[in-house]
Amino acid sequence: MAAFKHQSTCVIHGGHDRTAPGSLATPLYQSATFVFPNCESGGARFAGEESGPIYTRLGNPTTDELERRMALLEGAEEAVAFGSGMGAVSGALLSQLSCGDHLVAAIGLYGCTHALISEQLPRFGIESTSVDFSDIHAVEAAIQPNTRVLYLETPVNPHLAVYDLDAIVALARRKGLLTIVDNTFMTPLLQQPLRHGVDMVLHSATKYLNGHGDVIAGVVCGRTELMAPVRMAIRKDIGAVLSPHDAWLILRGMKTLALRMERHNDNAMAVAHFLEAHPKVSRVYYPGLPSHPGHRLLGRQMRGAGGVLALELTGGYDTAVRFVNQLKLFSIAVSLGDAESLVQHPASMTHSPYSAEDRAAAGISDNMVRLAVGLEHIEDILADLKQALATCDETSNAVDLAGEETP
Ligand code: 4LM
Repeated sequence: MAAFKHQSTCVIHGGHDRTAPGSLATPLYQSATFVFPNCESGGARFAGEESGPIYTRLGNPTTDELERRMALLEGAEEAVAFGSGMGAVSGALLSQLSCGDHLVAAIGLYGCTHALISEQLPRFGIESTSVDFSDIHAVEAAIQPNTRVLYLETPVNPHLAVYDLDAIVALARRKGLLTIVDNTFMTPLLQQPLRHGVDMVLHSATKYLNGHGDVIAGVVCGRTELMAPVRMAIRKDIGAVLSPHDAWLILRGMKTLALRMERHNDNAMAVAHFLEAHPKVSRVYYPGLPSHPGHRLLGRQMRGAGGVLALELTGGYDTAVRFVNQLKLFSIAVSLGDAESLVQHPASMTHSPYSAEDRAAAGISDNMVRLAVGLEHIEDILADLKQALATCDETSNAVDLAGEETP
């Protein structure tokens, strides 16, 4: 695979097959199956003795280009695309864990990742312990004789805690454990966990990688020896496969990833400064702010703080609901990484799969609001926040979170 000096070039050209005739854009192979020239050739492809496509659940030339590009960007030997970020999370974990194994997971992961680890994996005899990964001694104390994996996001969804990858990898190597990092919030443009010695990195490609809010997808990256079971055991046999058309849309979206991440960073930084100085905001969670505990890792492990931030309002939960409802440019929607600015309420939306106690332990308060700052002009974004905050003094209707159903 051709390597590029700059990632902003790689997001455009990485993995593109220049030997194929004609097309500047990636050809779309919208085909479930592929025709073999003869019976022997079909058998040889199944046996891995001849290269060439077989069937799209096993691989597809359009999806292959996305996988090559992602491997180049993350500094991996290989990447495997999935039909969703959760497909990638479960693909990475199931490829490594068996009945009787244990993993140590960071507290405060995306709600469905938490549900997978705490509700689904135990059904198959895989147990876990959740700890605060900013306390490396707590991580070490949670390791058991049957622990196989350390699993984390950094920054964490939704409160943007940042964990020290070098310290975590050093611990994992000392204990003979595998590290898996969900890099969705950063993209390889802002953080490359494999370069810090992490074993597997994964993404919800639904977010910044695609960037246009019209695809659900995921990808796992790592060395060939680890990717082989992800591809040929987990994706092939469980089947969370990405549609070639969606792979094509992601490849198209990725061409502007470097430009988009710059704008997301700049816009979110300006929003964080504005909110931090606002009297109705009690706390802002954004690693770009010097007041954030993870700020020291900016520059060392992260090349930017990204486009997501969280805040708490002085008025508590009712005020948070009023603020969200008053925003006009921001759409009330889960997800992140799109051109449009989005706002959501983690306790009742993305992190509703947590029990109230687990949410509190993970530092996700009922009055926390998450902003996924988009690509609009910063003056329009700030004006919208300003007008919504101005309404927060008015009496608001009380809403009781207790007993609310998980959507
Ligand atoms: C959200 N997130 O936060 P798919 N990893 C991380 C995520 O934030 C997500 C996934 C994996 C949100 C979705 C509603 C760090 C998702 C799962 O949705 O399966 O592509 O990604 O708003």
